[in-house]
Amino acid sequence: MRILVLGGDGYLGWPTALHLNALGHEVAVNDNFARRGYDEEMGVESLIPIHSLDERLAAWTEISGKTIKSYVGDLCDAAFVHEMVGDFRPETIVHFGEQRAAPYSMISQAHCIYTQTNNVVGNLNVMYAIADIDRDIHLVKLGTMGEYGTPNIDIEEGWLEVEHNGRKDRMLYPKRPGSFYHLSKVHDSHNIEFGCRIWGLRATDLNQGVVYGADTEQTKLDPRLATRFDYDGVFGTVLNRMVIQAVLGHALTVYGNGTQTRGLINIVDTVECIRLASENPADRGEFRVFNQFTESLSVRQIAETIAEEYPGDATIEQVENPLRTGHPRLQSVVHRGHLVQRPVELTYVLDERLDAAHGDLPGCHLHAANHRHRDIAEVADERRRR
Ligand code: NAD
Ligand code: USQ
Repeated sequence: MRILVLGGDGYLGWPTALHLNALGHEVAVNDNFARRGYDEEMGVESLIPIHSLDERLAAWTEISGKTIKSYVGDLCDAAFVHEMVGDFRPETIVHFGEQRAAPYSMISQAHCIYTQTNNVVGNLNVMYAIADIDRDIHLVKLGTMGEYGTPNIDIEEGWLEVEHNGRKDRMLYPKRPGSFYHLSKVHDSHNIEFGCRIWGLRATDLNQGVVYGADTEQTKLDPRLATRFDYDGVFGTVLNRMVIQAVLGHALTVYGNGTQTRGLINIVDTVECIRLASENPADRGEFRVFNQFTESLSVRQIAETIAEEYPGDATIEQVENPLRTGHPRLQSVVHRGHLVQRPVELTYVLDERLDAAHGDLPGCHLHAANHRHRDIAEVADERRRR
């Protein structure tokens, strides 16, 4: 299958491109390096050094004997997107190419407008290119669990059966997200659903939870194939960030009372979910939505899990939530097993990640994990019994 990965220089797009190519798909990547620009703007950088896209692609060819084509350009440039899709003629487009940090979108009016313009316009250009060039192209769009917010009813997969004044209908699930970034994803979802209705597009909206981890089968092959690992206060997602805080001996920063709940998914399962969605396309005119995460934990539980697993001393500090987006309730989510067969669980990999992080941070002191060599199932069982 020919698969075009948008945002292919990013945290998830890069390992996904490698995974799909390793499994025999013909792959091309697109990026405009906006993410590298945010690093400069914020004065932050990936914990793991990231090579240029050209260097990464050359390294992949050297190691695997396979080739991934690249298209460097901005998805907000309609002519560029049209030309790229017309040239590569993909059967599937996997769309990761957006500004993805909630805190970044809330910095200022300019950051909010950039985020929404970049994400909504880029996605519309992709939709128009598909509609113009080949409506059979399957769009696999990265959405997010945060689109739903934290309603006090079960969260369904994109759709809700509603009965009102004696009549029933199937409606898009009402969304109440907590940042302008998450709102940009809601707008994307609505635009894509409309595209499915009016143009007969085929689309899969993957609402993934917070992704953690850095290693996939392919990124581990060579340091030049590594994907980025962010741990700063803007782009560092909660679990990756807290792992590094523990290793550095900093307090784990729980924002607010820590009851806000997040679905978590390991990066290994993210790339597998994308493969499954790509190889099993939605029908023509179908707007298909999957909620994808493996475990659901409150931020406080995440901090406590890391503090327990960390072999040294790890303290937890409650700090004011910088986003101030209201009082979180628990999310109760419906997802019907569209994940991979045996998804990775946090306790299976946390030990390994703590050690790997230690290796990435020379000079830091990390005590040897006391159950490093125990069977992973044993550790998981013990946790369940506690
Ligand atoms: P990332 O910032 O590392 O990667 C996104 C890539 O898209 C970057 O390389 C960036 O340069 C590129 N990009 C942004 N705007 C572009 C444009 N206009 N034209 C071309 N390229 C552009 O982010 P990520 O963590 O890999 O996330 C990828 C997608 O997955 C996002 O849409 C995000 O919403 C979604 N997602 C991420 C997570 C997570 O925990 N990281 C969880 C759920 C969903
Ligand atoms: N948090 C802390 N302490 C920290 C950092 C974060 O308590 O040091 C809390 C935040 O307040 C938030 C939760 O952890 O309640 C998650 O924050 P996050 O920055 O890890 O993740 P989030 O803003 O939810 O966004 C991330 C990705 C985004 C993706 C989303 C999936 O950046 O691209 O869409 O996860 S989800 O959360 O399911 O919507």
